[in-house]
Amino acid sequence: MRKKSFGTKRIVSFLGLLLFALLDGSVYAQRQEFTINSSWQFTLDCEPSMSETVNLPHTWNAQDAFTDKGHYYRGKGTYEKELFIPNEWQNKRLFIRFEGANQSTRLWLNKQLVGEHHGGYTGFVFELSDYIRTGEDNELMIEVDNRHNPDIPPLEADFNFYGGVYRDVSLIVSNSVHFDLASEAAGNFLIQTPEVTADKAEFQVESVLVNGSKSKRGVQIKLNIFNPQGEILKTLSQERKLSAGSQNSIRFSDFIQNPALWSPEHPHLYKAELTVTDKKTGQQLDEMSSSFGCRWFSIDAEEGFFLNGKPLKLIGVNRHQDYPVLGNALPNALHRKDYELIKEMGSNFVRIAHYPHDPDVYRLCDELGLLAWSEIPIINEITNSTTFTNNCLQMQREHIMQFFNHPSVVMWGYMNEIFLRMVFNRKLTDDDKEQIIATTVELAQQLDDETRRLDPDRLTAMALHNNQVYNTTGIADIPDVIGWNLYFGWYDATLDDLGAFLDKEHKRYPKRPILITEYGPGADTRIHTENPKPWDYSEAYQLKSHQSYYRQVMERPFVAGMTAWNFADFGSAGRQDTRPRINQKGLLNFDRTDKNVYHYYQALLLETPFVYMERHNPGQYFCDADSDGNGQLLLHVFSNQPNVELLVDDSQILNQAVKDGITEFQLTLPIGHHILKAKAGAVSDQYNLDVYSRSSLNQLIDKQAVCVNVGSHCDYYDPLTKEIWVHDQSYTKGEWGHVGGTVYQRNKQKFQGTAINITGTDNDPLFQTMQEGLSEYRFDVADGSYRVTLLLTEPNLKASSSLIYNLTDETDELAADLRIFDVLVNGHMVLYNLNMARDFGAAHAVAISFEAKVQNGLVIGFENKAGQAVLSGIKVEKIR
Ligand code: GCB
Repeated sequence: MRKKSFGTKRIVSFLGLLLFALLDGSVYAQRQEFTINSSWQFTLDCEPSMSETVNLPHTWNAQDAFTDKGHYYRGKGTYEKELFIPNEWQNKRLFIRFEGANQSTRLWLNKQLVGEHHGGYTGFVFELSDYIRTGEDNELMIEVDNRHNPDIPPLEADFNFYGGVYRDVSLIVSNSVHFDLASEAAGNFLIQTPEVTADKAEFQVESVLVNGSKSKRGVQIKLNIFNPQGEILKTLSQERKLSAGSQNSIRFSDFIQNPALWSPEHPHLYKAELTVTDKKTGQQLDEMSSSFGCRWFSIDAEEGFFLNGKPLKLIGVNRHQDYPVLGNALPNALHRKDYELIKEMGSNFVRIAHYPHDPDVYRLCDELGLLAWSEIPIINEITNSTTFTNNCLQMQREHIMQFFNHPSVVMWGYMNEIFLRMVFNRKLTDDDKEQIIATTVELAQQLDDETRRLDPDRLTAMALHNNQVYNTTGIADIPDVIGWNLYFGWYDATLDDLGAFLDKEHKRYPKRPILITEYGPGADTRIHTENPKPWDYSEAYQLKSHQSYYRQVMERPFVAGMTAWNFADFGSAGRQDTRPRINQKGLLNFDRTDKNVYHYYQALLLETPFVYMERHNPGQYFCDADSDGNGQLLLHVFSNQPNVELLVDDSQILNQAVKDGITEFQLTLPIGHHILKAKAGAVSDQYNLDVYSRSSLNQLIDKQAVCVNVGSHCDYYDPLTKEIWVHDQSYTKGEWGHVGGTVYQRNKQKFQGTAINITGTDNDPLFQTMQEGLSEYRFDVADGSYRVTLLLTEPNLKASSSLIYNLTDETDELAADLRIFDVLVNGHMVLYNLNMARDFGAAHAVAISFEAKVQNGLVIGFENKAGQAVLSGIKVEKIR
């Protein structure tokens, strides 16, 4: 049932009164702006009877985008609120400012449609003045729709299009004479720095002054420039006569002598404050301010990026805007936290991907000293329609005008991998392709022209996937800068192919400045190996890949920079990696806990002394043992110091040189508990670990459960039970392991397993990898009683088509996708005709436990009836 929200009205009227009580006459004459985020009555179209009170920022997809369903609700949501408008606002102008709502928004006031906006990532302002009723409650209703709309980009992409009013909403009360609010700049005024040198920074300030009154007004407009210390540096003023109902362009230009330049090391910010005063009464009518910075930059196809005349390799990350539990509806504090982490990593550059972010993000980049590429979400494909084109152009105008003053922004992007869908769509004819190419190139040219027209002082940019279509169509010749999204060693070829690709591109297009805008594999902090392979999702492979990219990029001065994909894991409902519905290429986890590779970048990029020892499986290492029974383990230490000294249990000291931010210690440690300390100059890092021997697992069973991640070369850590599922091996006498079979590999490109969502578990990686066609699994344990748990899954999604099949002896009639097998323990049948597809469905996590009385070793036998037996994991516990 819908609840009537009494509280809202009271709070708003109280707020209004409070503002009046607090403000004296002269201040009240100016603009007031405050958020109206609290207490909205929210209803989702698909559940009209369920209404709830919510605060903004809000999305309705924070939960459903992460379920096993693999899709989330895309439709309409409505937010309602009563807003008391005091009589005192009778002669005022009222506006509502949205920082962003995804993706189409319509606003009603007192049942009258005030305005609509398309596009989920830029801000917009509607004027309410003509619809308000003073001295009473006004009904405000926002309708937001995040349904797929072929006329609004993005059409599809590898991230969630969470619906809702997911950024702040504010009310603005201004005088009838006010600086323009309701244009595409959404209340921003533009500060340009067309020519900056170390001696002098020219600036131009532009705005539009609106006289919404019915009479002529004589005004004085003043511009104050404050230096980074907050002292007034300059005051410029002009007088204007504003005719009734007019819009008047305002422009100031001047220069700053010996400017304090903005840079990542010294992000000095100036402030421009614009005021308008009534000439007759001397009353201030409106005021706006914005920070800005003085810097100049250029990009060179041979030597890369230059800031304030000095070369600067751009290194950093891409960042998406979502977070667990919150979706895209983040409080500003979490945006800040992210950007602090990006800065603490040592980045000087960030690609704000794949759409304009919260206004605070741009402020943070300015403040923290992070150069930025900012882009609009035209991704993978376009629609050939005038409305789509117009929406794209409008989005780019809003993007540029709203974030124009930020010195951090140096590149405006407008397309990402725009031919991706065309390249992979086998149904398209050559004519179709020609048409797509023609319309896409035309749109790119329009966007590029519009971007340059609005902002001639920044670079235009586009990101491409690894395909020559961007060169052959000429689209890559349109922008100033090309960003390559290159996944060598993951989607494509091998890590070492990167260099050759870059060299070839540079040779063929020697005048084209390039960056690597995306790179990096998926990684899961629960997965550990010392023998990393592509697609194993181990942190070790992630490290290896980032090391390789960094080296190859640093060897090539013509590559202007690189941004890792991605700062943190992010939600993408279509994905099925080792954490379903999440893209795991982050340097941090989705919850922003760290992966080792984040610290590797710190070692490469930070200037203050730094050392960090990689962490795995909360300190539990199952190692291969040497002939003396000591564990062998590989430890990476990241540092920016020349040497690292390693103390083991405060005594044994190893000293090694650091190269390119890293040193590898090959340690031999007795089984048991150890304290490792890494010292590098004045800094140190400490880490406690327990070393176990894999070869003595059989003895370990006496003390604790022993778990094996069958069919995988990786150890898997279950954060819930804290168990480590050690990687598999083939059986040898006196030991443990599988007998026969091969590592299951669904996709030949990938090394092991199947990257599909396994239902019924959070331990997907355990079930995704398996040994297929094994005849036995053995542990040469002491005689006694054991509890055995088998982890199993049917990896063949088509297998469910045979669910109805009832096994007969006529095996030649069996469908090819059928898998049926018996499981025997030391010769005794435990599972007869196990058919996982029939009994549990494909890709479901199945755990079957049974007791086994063991004499002369534990032998689990697998007998195929149809297809080949599979086993994903095995756990053995001693029963006392
Ligand atoms: C890309 C896309 C990005 C994806 C990424 C991936 O090239 O630009 O949106 O998320 O690849 O992880 O596949």
